[in-house]
Amino acid sequence: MLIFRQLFDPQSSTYSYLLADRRSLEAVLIDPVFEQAGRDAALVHELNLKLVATLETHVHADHVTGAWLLKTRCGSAIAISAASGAQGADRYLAHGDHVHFGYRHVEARATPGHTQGCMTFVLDDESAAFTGDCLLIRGSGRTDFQQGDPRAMYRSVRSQILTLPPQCLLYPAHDYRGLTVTSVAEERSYNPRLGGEIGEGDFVGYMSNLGLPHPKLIDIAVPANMRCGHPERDALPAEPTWAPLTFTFAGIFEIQPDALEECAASTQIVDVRERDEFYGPMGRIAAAKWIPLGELVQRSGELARGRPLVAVCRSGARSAQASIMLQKAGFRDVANLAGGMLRWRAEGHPVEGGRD
Ligand SMILES: N[C@@H](CCC(=O)N[C@@H](CS)C(=O)NCC(=O)O)C(=O)O
Ligand SMILES: [Fe+2]
Repeated sequence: MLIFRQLFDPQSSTYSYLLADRRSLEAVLIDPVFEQAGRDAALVHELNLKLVATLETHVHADHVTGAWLLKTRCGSAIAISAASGAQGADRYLAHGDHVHFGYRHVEARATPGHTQGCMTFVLDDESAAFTGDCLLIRGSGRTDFQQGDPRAMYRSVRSQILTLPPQCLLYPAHDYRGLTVTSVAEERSYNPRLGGEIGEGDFVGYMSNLGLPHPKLIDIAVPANMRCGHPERDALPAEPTWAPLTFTFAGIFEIQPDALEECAASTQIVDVRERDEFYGPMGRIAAAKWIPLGELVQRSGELARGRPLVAVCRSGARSAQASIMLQKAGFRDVANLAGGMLRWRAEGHPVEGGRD
């Protein structure tokens, strides 16, 4: 009854988690990343979900939250702990609060230590918990900035996280080695700083000697996250305006056939099919320039750089690859014709050559 996705931001090694109730299709997203908001909104859309809220485990020091951006795109409410001191949220959470999505919910537990406002979100059936930067896999978040306190962290982990059922899966906000998930039983036994018989004093000693450099983006990230990701000026990241485009979870901008017909005069169209297809029974779009996919990179100099570019093929698959290649070659405004010539023809748009 639960839709669950673990999403990754490679720049900051951050995990975001999408949880949705299959019956109502309501969803929450834990710890979204600003630069990934387009990707996350596309996934929400493609899974047909309604994003009711974004939840912050804490005020992050290493990346800016996508909470505000997703609110503007999906209408989601921003939730963060009251103890975080952050401004601009729609809901301030206290220990024990429930955040509902459809018939499901997570329980917010205060787990200070990495920051004073850190929360762990526990799924209603205690099958999973999202620990933010409190408990990491075989590790823990650091405690040397943002009101960090190793004694508070020790107590948080021992009283709020390791007391969950042994089989409860634990999902952290970061992993710097590519590990994805752990469990209460594993961390009770094998966490080298917090497991077994390790005492509070042992943990404090461990944490005082981590010697980590500060996160590179701390001076940008903390002030922005204290505003829940609201940019200083009301500036949305640049979105393409030359046509109505959809950004897909696959990472490609798509244009629908009717939108392409409307803006065809101001757009260059590149058809990346093979010769027998371009001159074959499906026909072609009259204005299309023909460059087979295999020649696209070496012949990209034949395309104008200052004009929007739409890639076309039979079904939209090879042209999706063409869009990626063109972007890599430095073309800025690139889109893929959704559904290719198949959909273009099926929707009755004009075709040159070919047969009915
Ligand atoms: N090199 C990273 C450092 C990231 C960092 O310090 N992360 C915090 C979480 S915000 C942490 O607790 N890290 C634990 C660790 O690196 O062991 C950066 O510059 O962003
Ligand atoms: Fe953090």
